[in-house]
Amino acid sequence: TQAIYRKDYQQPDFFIDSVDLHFSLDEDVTLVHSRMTIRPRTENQKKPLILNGELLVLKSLKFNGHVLNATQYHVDKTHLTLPNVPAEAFELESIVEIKPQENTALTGLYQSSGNYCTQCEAEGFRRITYFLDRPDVMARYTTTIVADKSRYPVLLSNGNRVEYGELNDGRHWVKWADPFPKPSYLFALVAGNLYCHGGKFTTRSGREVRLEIWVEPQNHDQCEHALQSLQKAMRWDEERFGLEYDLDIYMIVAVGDFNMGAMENKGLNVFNAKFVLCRPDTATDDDYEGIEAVIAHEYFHNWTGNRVTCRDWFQLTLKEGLTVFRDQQFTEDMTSAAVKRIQDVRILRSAQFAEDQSPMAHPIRPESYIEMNNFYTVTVYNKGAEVIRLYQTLLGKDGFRRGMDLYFQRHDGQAVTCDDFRAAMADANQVDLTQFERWYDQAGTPVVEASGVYDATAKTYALTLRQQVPEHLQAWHIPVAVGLLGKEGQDLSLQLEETAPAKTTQVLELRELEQTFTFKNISELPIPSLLRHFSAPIKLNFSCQRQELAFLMAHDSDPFNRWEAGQQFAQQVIFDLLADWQAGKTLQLDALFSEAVLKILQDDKLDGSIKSLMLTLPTENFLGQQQAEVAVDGLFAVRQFVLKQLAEVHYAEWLAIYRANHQMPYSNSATAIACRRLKNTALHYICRLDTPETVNLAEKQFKQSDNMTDQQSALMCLVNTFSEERGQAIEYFYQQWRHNPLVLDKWFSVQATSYLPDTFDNVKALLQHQDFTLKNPNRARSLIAVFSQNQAQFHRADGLAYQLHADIVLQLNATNPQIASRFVSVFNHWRRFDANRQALMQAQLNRIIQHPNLSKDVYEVVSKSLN
Ligand code: HT7
Ligand code: ZN
Repeated sequence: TQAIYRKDYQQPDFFIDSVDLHFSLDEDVTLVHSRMTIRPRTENQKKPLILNGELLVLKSLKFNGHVLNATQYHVDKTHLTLPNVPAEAFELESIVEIKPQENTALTGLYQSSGNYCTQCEAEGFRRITYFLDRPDVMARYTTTIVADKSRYPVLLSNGNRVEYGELNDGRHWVKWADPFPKPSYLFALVAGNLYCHGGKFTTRSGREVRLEIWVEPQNHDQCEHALQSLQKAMRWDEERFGLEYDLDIYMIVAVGDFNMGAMENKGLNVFNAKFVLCRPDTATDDDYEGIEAVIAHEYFHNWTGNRVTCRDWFQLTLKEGLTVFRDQQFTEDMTSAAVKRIQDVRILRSAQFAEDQSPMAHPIRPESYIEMNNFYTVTVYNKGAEVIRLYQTLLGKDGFRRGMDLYFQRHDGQAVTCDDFRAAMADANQVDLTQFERWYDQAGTPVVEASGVYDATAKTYALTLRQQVPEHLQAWHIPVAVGLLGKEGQDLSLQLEETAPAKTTQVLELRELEQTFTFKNISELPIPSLLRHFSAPIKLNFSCQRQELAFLMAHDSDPFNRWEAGQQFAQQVIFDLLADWQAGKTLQLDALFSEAVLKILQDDKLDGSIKSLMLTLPTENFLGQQQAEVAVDGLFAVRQFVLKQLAEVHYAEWLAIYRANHQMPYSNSATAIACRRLKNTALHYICRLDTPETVNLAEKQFKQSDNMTDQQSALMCLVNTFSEERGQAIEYFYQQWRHNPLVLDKWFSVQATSYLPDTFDNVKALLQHQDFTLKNPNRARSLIAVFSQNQAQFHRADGLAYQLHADIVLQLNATNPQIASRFVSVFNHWRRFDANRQALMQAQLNRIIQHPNLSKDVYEVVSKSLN
C-alpha cells in the first residue's frame, strides 16, 4: 500500500515494439503465449528488465529462442524480473496460465454470461500476460484467439481480422492485427456467442468503414440507436474537429458485467450493456441520451486517448477531461445546448464540488495515488472537462480548434502530458497560459465574491470580483461571463473600453485576487447576470434579493442563468423554512416563490425539458452540501413541504399540463421527449397529494404506457404512495420485466429511491431477493449505490443503514475491490454530519480498516477518510 508520486515519473528503461499474442481459451485454464520484441531505451545501458504480472502462472520463458531456467529470472506476486539482459534489442517469449472463469474483479480477462471479454485500463493487462503495463510503452499487436467453435463462434480483437481457420478438435481460430502502436491498456479480446448488428460509415475522404454492434442474441432488436449514435458521432468529429476514423472496422461489444460505463479499446470498444441496448418499451429517454453520449465519448477517444495517449496515469485528465468535454459539446449540438449545460453543471456541483470538500479531494492532475482505479473520478473527468471548456471560453471556438489542430500535429502517435496540451493551446493562439496551470495543480473549488456599484451620473457600472484563495494556493485564471439586464428584462449593451466592441455578454478575465471591471454608457440601474452558462467551475457569491432572482428567473436571456436564478431562489426559500422548522414554527410557503413557479408553469415559450428542470427543486444532497452541518431530517421535511405546497397551490395547472402532454404517440424526437419530461414532472407533483384520484392517474399511466419513460415515472410515483396500488405495481413490473436484467435494475432502483420511511426495510429485503446479486455491478449499483444517495433514508439516525452498507463493502472487497471502493466513498463525507451520525459512520470506517485482507482500493479511500 505504497503511494506513487507524479514527481517520481521516469521514462521506461525498455520499449516493446511488437507483441504477438496467442490465446487458447479453455473452461479450465486459459493459456496465453506472448512473443515480444524489446529494445533498451538507451545504448549500453545495464538495467534489469522488470515486467508487470499479477495472478499469472508462468509455464515457460524463452529469451531469443532459448529456454531460460529459474536461476535466470525472478518471479514474485507482481513482477517478473530478468536481471541480465543485453544492451540491444531481443525477443522474449512467455507462456502463462490464467483462469478467467474465476475472475470476479472484472479486470483483465474475465467471463460475462459465459462469454470472454477484457478490461485492461488502467492496469489490467498485467493480469493477462507479463508486460511493461504503462501507457508510455506503445507496441504493435497481433492477436490469435483459439476456442471451441460451437460455444465461441465469434472471436474478436483490436485492428483488422487477417487470418482464420479451423482445427480438427472442434476448435477454430482467428488472427487480428492492429497497425497502430498502442499502450497495453487499449488491448481487447472478446470471444462468445454473439449477434452482430452491422452498418457502415463513409468518411469524408471517401473510405468505407464497417460498423458492428455485438450483443447477446436475445438483444438483437436493441442495437439500432447505438449504431445511429456512432454514425452521428463519427460525422460530428469530422465536422467539428476535422478528425476521421482510421481503421476499416469499428466494433462495439455489449456485456452485462462491467465495472464502469464503457472502454475505448482500439477498434473494439467493450461496453456496459446499459449504454448500448435500448428499445422504447425497455429504455427511458435519459437512457437513450446516455447511450448516445457514451457511444460518442468512446468514439472520440480514438483521437483523444488512443492516437494521442497519456504519458502516465497522472495525466488521465488529458484524455478524459478532453473527451468528456468533446462528448458534452456533441450532445449540446445534438439536443439542446441549454438543457445539456444545466445537466452537466448539476452533476459537477452535486458530485465534484462534494468531492472537493472531502478527504479524497485532488487536483484534476493528481500528485499521488495508491490505487489508480480510485482516480477515475468526477474531478478528473467532469472538472477536467470544465477546465478544457475554459480554454474554449478564453480562446473562442476557432482558437480552441487551432490549439487542437496543433496538438494533433505535434503529438499524433505519442504518449504526452497535460502540459503538452496547454502548450499547444498557448502556441497556436500566441497567448500566455502559464497561470492556467493552476487549474491542473490546485485542488478545491475557487470561491469568488462579486459586488457591483452603479453610478447614475457617470453612467457606469463597476463590478468587483474577488477570489478567495487559501493560503497555500495561488490565484486562478477565471473567465467570468457577465450580462446586465435593464428593467424591461432586456440585455444591455456592454462596453468595457471605448475601442472594444459592445456585446451583451462579456467574458471578464479574473487573474488577480481582486479586479474591478467598469462598464460604460449604462443608462439605468442594471440587474447583473453573472457567470453566464457557468463559465467557470467556481462558487460565485453575489447577494441577490428575492425580487431580483424572480426577475432573472423570468427574463434572463441566458437560459442557464434563468434556471440558476430559480435554483437560488428555491434554496433561499428552503433554508428560511428550515430555520422555521428548527424553531418549531408553522411553515408557510413564500408567496413570491410560488408566483415565480406559476409564471414558469404558464410560460408557453419555454421548451418542456428546460421547463421541467426549472420546476425541479435542488436535491437534498445538494442542499446539504451548502450547510456547515447537513440537517438531514430538517432538509427532508422542508423540501417535502415545499413540493407538496407547490403541488396543492398549482394543482389545476399541473393537471392541465399533464393532460396537454399526455396523449402523444411515442417518438424519440426532441419535442416528444420534452413533452414526456414536462408531463412526468407534473405527474410527480400531482402524486404528492396521494389521493385516490392521483393514485389512479399514476396507475393508469403505469399500465397503459407504451414506453419505459412513462412506465418508470409512474412506478416511481406509486412507490411513494401509501396505496394498495403501490404493491400491485411493484409486482406487476417485476412479472413483466423479470427476464430483462437492465429493466430489472430499474425495478430495484425505483424501490431504493423511495422517500417513504419503510425504504430501508425494503432494501434489506431486496438484498435477499432471488434476482439480487453483488456479482453484477449494475445490479449492485441499482440497489446499494442508489440507496446510499437517498439522503434521508440512508442517513437514518439509528445507523442501521451504515452498518448494512459496511457489510456489503466488506463482501465486495473480496470479490470486486473497484466496486467496493466506489461504494465505501459515501462515508467520505462523514465529518459533515451531526455528532451522532459522525460517530456511527466513523465506527463503520474503523471496522472496515481493521479488516485483515483489505484491498488497496478500499484501503486508500478509508484511510484518507479517517485521517
Ligand atoms: N477509459 C475508460 C475507463 C474505464 C475503466 C477504468 C478503470 C476500471 C474500469 C474501467 N472501465 C473503463 C472509460 C472512459 O472514460 O471512456
Ligand atoms: Zn473516457
